Amino acid sequence: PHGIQDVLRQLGVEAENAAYSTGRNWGGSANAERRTINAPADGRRIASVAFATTEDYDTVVKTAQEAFKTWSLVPAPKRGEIVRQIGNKLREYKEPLGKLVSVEMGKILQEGLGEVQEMIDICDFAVGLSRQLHGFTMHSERPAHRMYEQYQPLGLVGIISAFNFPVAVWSWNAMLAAVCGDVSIWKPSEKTPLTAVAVQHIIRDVLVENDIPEGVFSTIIGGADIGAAMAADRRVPLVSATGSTRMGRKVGEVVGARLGRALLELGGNNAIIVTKNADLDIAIRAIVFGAVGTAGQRCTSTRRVIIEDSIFEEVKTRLLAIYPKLPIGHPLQEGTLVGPLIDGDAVKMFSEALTKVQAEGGQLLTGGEVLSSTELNGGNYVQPALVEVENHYHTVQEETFAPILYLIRYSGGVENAIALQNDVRQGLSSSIFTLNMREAEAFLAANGSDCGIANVNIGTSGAEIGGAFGGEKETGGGRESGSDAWKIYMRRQTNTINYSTELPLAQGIKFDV
Ligand code: UN1
Repeated sequence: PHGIQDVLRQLGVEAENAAYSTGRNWGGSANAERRTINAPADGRRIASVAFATTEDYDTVVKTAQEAFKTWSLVPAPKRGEIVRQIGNKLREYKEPLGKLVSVEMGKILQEGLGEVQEMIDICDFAVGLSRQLHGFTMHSERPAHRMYEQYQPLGLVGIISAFNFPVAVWSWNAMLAAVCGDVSIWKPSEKTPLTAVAVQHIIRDVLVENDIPEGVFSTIIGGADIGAAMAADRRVPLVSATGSTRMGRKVGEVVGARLGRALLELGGNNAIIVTKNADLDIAIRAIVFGAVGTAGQRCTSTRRVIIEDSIFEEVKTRLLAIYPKLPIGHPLQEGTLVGPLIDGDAVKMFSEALTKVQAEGGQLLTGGEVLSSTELNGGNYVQPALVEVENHYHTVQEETFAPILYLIRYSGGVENAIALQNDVRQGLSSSIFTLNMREAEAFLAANGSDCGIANVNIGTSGAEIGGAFGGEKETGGGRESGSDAWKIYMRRQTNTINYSTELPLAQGIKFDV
């Protein structure tokens, strides 16, 4: 259906049976455990993949270590040139890769294509960055001394990515790591390995054409044991992990125990504040995109709307007019805005959260049904839900990775709304809709939003790659993608050089021998 076998062939996915790739070569044991990947849209088999063993993992790490020795010595702008070519290859394959993202993950085609665009954008960003890995110079307190700092390649970067952005998050990490002189090992989500295999095929041409050593970009398909091995592995100085707070806590603890670096991008509980000074036309559009886009499966998805009392009924009425009519259906079908959830477990979590929140006093306003009609072909579809709640409910405090939007009322000044928005354990994304400058600035002040992302008159999701992406508290504190997020991929070194005939000591210390 929908020509997916053609797409797989075009991307070379059908041809491979291996559990890992170190660039051009694929490997893995012939009697490896195999997993069948079914489309969330209709439950039909797309393809199967082999799972790597921990021995495979060791082979990949050793190859990567070898590759680092040469790759780290390639001048950064030359490394950027390889990333430029990867970006061009992704431009060539944007359609089929976007389509495969859509079929394997379930997000609508527009968002699948958007995800590949996000990869292309980060390639462009990384190419520019390859000439801008700047350190500071400073003035020494000692005569005839020079002081500066430089950034050196760090080593192996482990990338654990989630199903919801199966390829873009890899590119944020792998492209920055590459220009920084690092080599990367990608463990994609076990729910979405096919897109990872496809990406490895797409970049293989570039690696072959440029004679790039084996092991600069590796991918290893496997389960939680591979992620755990990576977290514990001293040969991997940086582990970048995207996913649930539960997973990230484990990775963070294990990496922390060996004093490695962990870059964590975990759960969100993102809120939009709507004050009486909001432009409601744009606020409603942002709320709906944030809450039901990607079927509520972005870490930046809007989970809560905190609405001023005097406009609460109006916002609720306008959302209630939209929600029952949302076009739900096959992600490749033109006009669909809400695709399926990733799998049956996700559907179960959606239903359970709705049961629990109602038991706590939440009022289900619309939606919440599991859709199993024949025209939806047995996919994992649900009807997005709106629930009127109070912020302190346990269910509201948790992130449910599904299209459930909680409506919360506030009265008094904007500081009351900000207090509610901050009163959760997660701290990823936040936004306010207001045309009032005092409210907007209060939201952005030191005692305003405590999140890594705080927007005005823009929703919580759909960040551009140019900014640093990530959040505080249980979101894990990491920053990926733009701005100076590259620094975590490098080893920072301060250098002081004495070109005098004396040996003056810092702080004026006298020590005559
Ligand atoms: C994620 O859900 O893990 O800001 C990443 C956004 C996207 C990235 C989301 N650019 O919504």
